Amino acid sequence: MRTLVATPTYNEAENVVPLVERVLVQSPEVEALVVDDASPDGTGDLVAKRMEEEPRLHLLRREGKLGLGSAYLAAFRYAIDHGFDRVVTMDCDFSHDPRYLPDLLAGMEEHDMMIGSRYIPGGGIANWPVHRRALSAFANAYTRFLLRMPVHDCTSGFRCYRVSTLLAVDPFAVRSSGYSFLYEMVYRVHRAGFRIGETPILFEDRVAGASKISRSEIWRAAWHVLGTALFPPKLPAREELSRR
Ligand SMILES: Nc1nc2c(ncn2[C@@H]2O[C@H](COP(=O)(O)OP(=O)(O)OP(=O)(O)O)[C@@H](O)[C@H]2O)c(=O)[nH]1
Ligand SMILES: [Mg+2]
Repeated sequence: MRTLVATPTYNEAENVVPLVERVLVQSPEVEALVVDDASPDGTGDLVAKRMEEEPRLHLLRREGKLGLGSAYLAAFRYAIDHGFDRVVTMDCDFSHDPRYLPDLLAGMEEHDMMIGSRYIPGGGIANWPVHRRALSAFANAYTRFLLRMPVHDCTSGFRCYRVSTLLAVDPFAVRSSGYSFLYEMVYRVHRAGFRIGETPILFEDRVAGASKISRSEIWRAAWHVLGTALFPPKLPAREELSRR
């Protein structure tokens, strides 16, 4: 089983090398990919330097800040093109602790997608202000209810997909970015009839670097969920999938 652990980065110079090192010690079967959007703080150069001694570390450098959704798609494309069996995505700011990777991968024995969940017993959020905690919990309950999904944390970016599942749900048709991208992927995988599992994680707020979430992003995501509930995206037909 070859697993690619991909982390999108924008100005993560303080975090990126410590994070990928913590990822790579988890298992010799794991490789790491950094998708960097020309971070002005030199994140990409730090990774390139570390790659000289670490053959299991890879880097995709994009020419500008193209957004989180397209960074995930670039990681999926890399995993497909390089023959990986599974792809994990995680934030680079240590909100997603690499210590949960073994749990996530163990869950893949019985599921096609695993989510590191803040909203199941054993999971949680450390040091988030109360308003942000409430917003996230509400957003998840709202999404779960409107889209009728049996998943407790639809917006967790810490997750693992089977590459064959990705191919079946056509992620490249997803146009949304940020939080909408995350829940729409869960929706597609669920609607296509794949098994989704959750494992608890304690999400910790970033200690280094600046936050990038905006108010407009929150509203965009809320409308997007409603739009998805009213006009579900078309998935490739089963017959079409079996021909792929
Ligand atoms: N490649 C790429 N990575 C991004 C972009 N925006 C954010 N990221 C990375 O995506 C991950 C999640 O972004 P964060 O800024 O931590 O978003 P958040 O967790 O919602 O908010 P804070 O932790 O409060 O900042 C981090 O690893 C960021 O460096 C982008 O446009 N392109
Ligand atoms: Mg973060």
